[in-house]
Amino acid sequence: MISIETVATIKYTDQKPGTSGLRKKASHFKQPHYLENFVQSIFDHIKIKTSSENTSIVVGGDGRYYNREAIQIILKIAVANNVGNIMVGKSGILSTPAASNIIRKYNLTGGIILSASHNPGGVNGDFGIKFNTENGGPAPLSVTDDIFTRCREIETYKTALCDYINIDELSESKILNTNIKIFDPVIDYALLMQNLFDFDIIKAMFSNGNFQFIFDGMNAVTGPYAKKIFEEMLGAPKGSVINAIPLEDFGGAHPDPNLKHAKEISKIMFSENPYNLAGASDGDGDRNMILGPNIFVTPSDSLAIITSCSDLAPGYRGRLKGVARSMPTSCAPDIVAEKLGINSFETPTGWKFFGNLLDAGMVTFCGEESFGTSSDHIREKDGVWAVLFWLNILASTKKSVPEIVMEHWQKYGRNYYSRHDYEEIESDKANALVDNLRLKLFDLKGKDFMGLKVENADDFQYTDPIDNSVTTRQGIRIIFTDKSRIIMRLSGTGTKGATLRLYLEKYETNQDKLNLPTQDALSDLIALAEQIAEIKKYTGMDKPTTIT
Ligand code: VG1
Ligand code: CO
Repeated sequence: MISIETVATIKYTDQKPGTSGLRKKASHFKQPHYLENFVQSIFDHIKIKTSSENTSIVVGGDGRYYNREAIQIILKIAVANNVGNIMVGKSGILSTPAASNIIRKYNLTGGIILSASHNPGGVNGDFGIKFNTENGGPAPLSVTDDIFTRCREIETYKTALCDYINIDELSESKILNTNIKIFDPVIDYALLMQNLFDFDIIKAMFSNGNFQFIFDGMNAVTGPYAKKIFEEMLGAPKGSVINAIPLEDFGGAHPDPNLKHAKEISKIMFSENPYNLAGASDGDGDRNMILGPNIFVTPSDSLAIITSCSDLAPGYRGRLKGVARSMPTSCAPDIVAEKLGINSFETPTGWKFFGNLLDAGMVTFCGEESFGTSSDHIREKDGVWAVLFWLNILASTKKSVPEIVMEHWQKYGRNYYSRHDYEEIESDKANALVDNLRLKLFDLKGKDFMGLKVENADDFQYTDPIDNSVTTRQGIRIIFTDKSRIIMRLSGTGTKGATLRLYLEKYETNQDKLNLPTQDALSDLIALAEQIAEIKKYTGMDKPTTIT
């Protein structure tokens, strides 16, 4: 006989869930009752704030250390809280975009995704948990605030005293009132992709044997998805997907798809014999990096190009509505939108801010400079989707990545773009830097820095066009009359100290200046950012820790 136990919890006054859920060291999550406290708060939120009588959720994660244990804990709490139906990705595997799809496809109440995204995993690495709502998207601030409040209020949680629940075989079972279904995490997602893209034309491109492609799963969650879709369904040669098995510690690597961490594919693509296309995704499968022969496509350009090429993919043909980008993302997509006569939107950082626009059918594509691109097919960013879009573009146009990008710049101008991260700064110092900047904003307006004239300087504030909710303090923007921008904000996803992100953008239409090295093109702005923000003085760092 299975019984339910009510366990006393200590109140946790941890930080609020950040840009993308709650993220901490795995060891922090393993403290007694820590995860339990958060999970019970999610179920309380669902019970009290949603009208759903028969709660149904999906659970899965990126396979990192503590994923399996966390799933057992969540299942037992779910059973004790009378959740009606739970779907669990086999072996606990479920990418963020696939989870979003499952919630939408099966009309679930929500989903719990276990991941710290691109942060390193393993015993000494990070762990994370995020709750997605019934539209398949990350919980909006009102929901995460409610969950956080409950975390600090509840004194007990309920859990079922039952044996280990096998999640490694496809199965359907029932414990007390809860149906538990262990499902294949790849199939539904693969079918969705097949409906959006021209698989026949991509297949034909692979079968002629001249197209070389490589995808780096980074030992994280996308491996199984990429193997199925690229190799099995589209016929890319076996071995095209590397680092394809999700490992608990990501093989000791950092599952962040950028030039620094996706080393193998970067080396190939910037060699004398590069492949035609390389892609990579992050820990939980929502980020993407696109590389062509000797070219890195910035995520901002990728969003702009996808928007301008939307008719090439069957799932988007003739139905482009609008495009949205996060504030620090370059303005390249806006320029395309203007030329195409569609709406463009600027939102705060974090995918949750796209949810209302997507639900209202106001935008088709969304993206962030942080290697996130996606569309209205789900409510999350989607790594494999972005790579498929590029495969579709290349197969349809028969052009190379550099040709596509160059033609885009020639037509729309180039938004030179780079992000400089200053990581692990002491929080006090980082806050002091931003506070100091805020004080300076008023005086900056109209100021001329050797020809660079400040048109506007503010702390970004967003009013959601659908629910009118206002989100303040989303990043310092210094916008110049020539459309250049310097943006600074503190990260909301780190687990150690603070990270200052400095975003630099310069718009160039001079056809002779479209091919400069990025950091050179931005050098004036880089110097100016230092002059205005006094980064060195505040942080003691004379250069960024990461440049993307
Ligand atoms: C970062 C990115 C942001 C992204 C977030 C979650 O947040 O800048 O664009 O939405 O990570 O991405 P921050 O607050 O550290 O700048 V992921 O792949 O964790 O879902
Ligand atoms: Co991610």
